[in-house]
Amino acid sequence: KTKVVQWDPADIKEELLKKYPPKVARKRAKQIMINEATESEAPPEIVANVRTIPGIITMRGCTYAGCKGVIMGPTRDIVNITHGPIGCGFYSWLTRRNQTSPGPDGENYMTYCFSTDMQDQDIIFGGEKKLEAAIQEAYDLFHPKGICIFSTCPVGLIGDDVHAVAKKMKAKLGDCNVFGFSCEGYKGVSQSAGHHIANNQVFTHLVGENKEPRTEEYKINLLGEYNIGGDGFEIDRILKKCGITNIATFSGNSTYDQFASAQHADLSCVMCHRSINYVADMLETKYGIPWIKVNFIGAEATAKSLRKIGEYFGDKKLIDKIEAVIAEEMPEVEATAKDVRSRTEGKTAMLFVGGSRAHHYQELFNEMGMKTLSAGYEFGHRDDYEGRRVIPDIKVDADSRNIEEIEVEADPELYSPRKTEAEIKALEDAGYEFKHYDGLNPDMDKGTIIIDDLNQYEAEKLVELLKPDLFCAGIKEKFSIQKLGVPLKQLHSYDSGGPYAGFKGAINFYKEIDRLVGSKVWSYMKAPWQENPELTATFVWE
Ligand code: CFM
Ligand code: HCA
Repeated sequence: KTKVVQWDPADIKEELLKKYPPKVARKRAKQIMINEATESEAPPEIVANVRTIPGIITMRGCTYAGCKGVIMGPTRDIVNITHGPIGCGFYSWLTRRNQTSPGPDGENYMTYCFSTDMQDQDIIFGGEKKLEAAIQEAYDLFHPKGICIFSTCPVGLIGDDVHAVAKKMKAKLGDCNVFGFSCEGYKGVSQSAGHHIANNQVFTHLVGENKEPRTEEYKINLLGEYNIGGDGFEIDRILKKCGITNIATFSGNSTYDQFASAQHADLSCVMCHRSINYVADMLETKYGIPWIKVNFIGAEATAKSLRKIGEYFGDKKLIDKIEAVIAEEMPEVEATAKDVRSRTEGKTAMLFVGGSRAHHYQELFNEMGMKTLSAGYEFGHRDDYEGRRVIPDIKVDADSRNIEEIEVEADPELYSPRKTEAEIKALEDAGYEFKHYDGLNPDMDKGTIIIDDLNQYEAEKLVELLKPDLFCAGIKEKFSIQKLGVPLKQLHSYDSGGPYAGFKGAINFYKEIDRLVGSKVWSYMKAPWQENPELTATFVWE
């Protein structure tokens, strides 16, 4: 049975905005776009990466989360100390399900939550002494190669100098690389600012430390893969089978030494572009390592990405091996897709996730014959929506490079990705370099609705209006959507599932989504107040 819902996207947009005061409605209107991208026209402009209007319940997280939780969090043998109240450290501890496997003699600090546990007296008198003591304690207990310090909001407000403490302790300890991050939660409009801060510091303090050359064949770095639900393990399995050497993953299950050796790779492969394009650019500027965009979410996308790597090296031995691996892996994927498709074909989904998954996961839904009605990022930038970016034509010393400044320095007109194919071609002919990758606007169907920084009100309204078979988002959205009788799949933590990357991941995903959208339980779902509006609680005392 296919459900036919007739709707005009312009009406939906109007409905979403109707309840807002005029000023809020005007602002939100610029972040809600009816997709009309065509090859020959400039993509319609969406406003992104701007401050959430106060009062709105956003899906976003903070800068500290982007720095500590996202970029550095998955590194298993660096002691990551949160300088701040215990809640910040505790909430960012393993909730993202970034998995680790230390191997026979590897270190793994992932099971510990390190924090200075700031109290009122530290806010009043300063927390630097406490931080120093925490670094010393961590060193004495574990003797790690590296200790990182993450600033939470109060640190910036009271003025603790985490960099000075790090410098002092690095000199004192001698054999431990200690460095800090000014990633206070309030620093940016979302997690995205935290990615910048983390990447700049990793590049400045860590990449390039291991001078020992590497002699393996086909050496790559995998940038923007965080091993959520074991995705990185599946990608590593495939790469290994193809004979490709992964020098460093930034940063799923990564180690200090991996980061320190990243300069030895021949090629950087960028998985989540949003969180890491800075490192790809810096590796290219400083060490001459080119980068390509890859995507291992979806079996077809995985095959395509492997072929792209093969094509880069241009070596027949590698290309043949890649083809053999694809031929070996695909039959099981295709058989599962065919089976689930008989039940999932024509079902509809909505995807609202951070900065790249709302796009990447559409590959898997396409493979299942499911249609995405509406999607958007929490904190994507315009280039993530539009799928292309001009590389600023400026030379900088990679050691002192600050990406935010570069973006400002670059000619804003040239930098703007909002160009037609013909305009881009003309610029390329004139010698400018563009990086092309995928984006929501060009890849989604005409008439679908693209929304930046979706909030709770709009999420519930969208579900009410379009009644999708599945909603994909995070833990904050999960239960409010499910109370409306629509299943919610977490595409951040994967609930308790995964891996979903690569070939085996695609099979897992098909089966799980099939079960979820086919479950009868959702049709029985009625919130108590819908069923019986007068219901009052009765307490029975035994
Ligand atoms: Fe990249 Fe990510 Fe994402 Fe992201 Fe995130 Fe994440 Fe995400 Mo949650 S790095 S942008 S900051 S793919 S933590 S692994 S799931 S919001 S879409
Ligand atoms: C973060 C991490 C997060 C949160 C997910 C969620 C993740 O942004 O701080 O809201 O469910 O993937 O763990 O994005």
